[in-house]
Amino acid sequence: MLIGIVGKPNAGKSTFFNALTLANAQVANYPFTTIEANKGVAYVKTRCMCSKLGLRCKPRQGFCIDGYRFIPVEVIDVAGLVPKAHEGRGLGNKFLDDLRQANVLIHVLDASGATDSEGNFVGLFKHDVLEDAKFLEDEIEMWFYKIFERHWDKLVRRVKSEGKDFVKYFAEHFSGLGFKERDVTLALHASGLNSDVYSWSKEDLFSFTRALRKISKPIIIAANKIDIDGTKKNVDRLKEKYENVIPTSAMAELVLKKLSNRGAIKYIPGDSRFEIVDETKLNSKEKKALEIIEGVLKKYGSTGVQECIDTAVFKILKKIVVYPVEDENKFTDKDGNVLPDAFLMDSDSTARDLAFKIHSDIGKGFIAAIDALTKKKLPSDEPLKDGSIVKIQFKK
Ligand SMILES: Nc1nc2c(ncn2[C@@H]2O[C@H](COP(=O)(O)OP(=O)(O)OP(=O)(O)O)[C@@H](O)[C@H]2O)c(=O)[nH]1
Ligand SMILES: [Mg+2]
Repeated sequence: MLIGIVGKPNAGKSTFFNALTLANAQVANYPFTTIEANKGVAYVKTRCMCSKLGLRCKPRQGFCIDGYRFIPVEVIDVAGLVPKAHEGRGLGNKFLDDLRQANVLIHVLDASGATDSEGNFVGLFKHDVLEDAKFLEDEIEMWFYKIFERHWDKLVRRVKSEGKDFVKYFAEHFSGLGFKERDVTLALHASGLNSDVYSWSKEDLFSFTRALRKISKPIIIAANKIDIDGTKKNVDRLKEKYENVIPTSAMAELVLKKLSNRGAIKYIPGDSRFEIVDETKLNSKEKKALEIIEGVLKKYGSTGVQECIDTAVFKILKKIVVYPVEDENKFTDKDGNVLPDAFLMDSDSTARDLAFKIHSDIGKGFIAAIDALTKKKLPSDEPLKDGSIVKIQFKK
């Protein structure tokens, strides 16, 4: 699973990425600061089963604070996207290529409207944020369309002359863009087309492309820089027109995480509050910043950054969390670590899928699965429930 961070130059993508990963991607107030993509690990937040069991877990990957489990997910911060990037403008197609395998995109958008479509400063609220939201969708769709168009005649010929199944063939042919057969089928339905592609017009191909983009690269809008006064009206305008708009202050989240790491404050990512625990570790500039951040938290409930990741993974990609254990009575691995793993899985995953995810040998030797909470056998080919703790029995 890969989450792409996208948007026009200077919108705050790298700041957002740093806030998620605590990496040191370069940040500056001019366009095209980022040229090479930055890849890193962010953490999705969920209520950990350890808190329900009254135990203390020991995650092998990620971490758990106050009963909140943070599970790693990969994120990529790419160069700024400008209108007509698909024709090679700005940094052209290179960074679009970096997004090929992304399953969901977070569009970091400058909600203060202070930069034009190329990321140059034009003054607060001078640029229309709705234009940014639309341009990004258009650009990704045109990128897809141009690729399909280039291959189209050949693809249609093969479907017609060799009787190849369009859905299968298309998904295979463009697997480099991360499409699955199911995406292609859903896109056909959504665009009201059937797979007799040889009768499609250009418009048909275009509506199919749009539908496929929506399904295979859904977009969350991070309406960023909400720490700037007056941005709320732009956030509201975006919310009126688009689904999944989340107000964010990447800068606030970054400051909170850094100060928390230093031991100056206590802050759990995504929370609506922080607490100063050691004032001597704060300088006057940081104290002032914390006052502004407090205002943001009061107004919006959080900095929004964690919410973007959680929305991407749980709401858009509909992942569930499953905890495999070796000892179903103690909820541990063989070394006594409580709930050592928390796997993000597709919502239709079965116990057998879980076995394969742990190890292909365990999948092959699968005998049965036990629900550690009820100690009952789980059906091996029915979807697991979110939060399941599962012991797999297998033949060695
Ligand atoms: N006020 C405010 N400024 C922010 C926020 N996030 C980022 N910025 C500022 O916006 C400017 C651009 O930030 P970057 O993170 O470099 O933006 P980018 O989208 O990665 O830019 P490119 O790499 O050039 O495409 C910097 O001056 C940041 O400090 C925020 O939440 N609030
Ligand atoms: Mg950048």
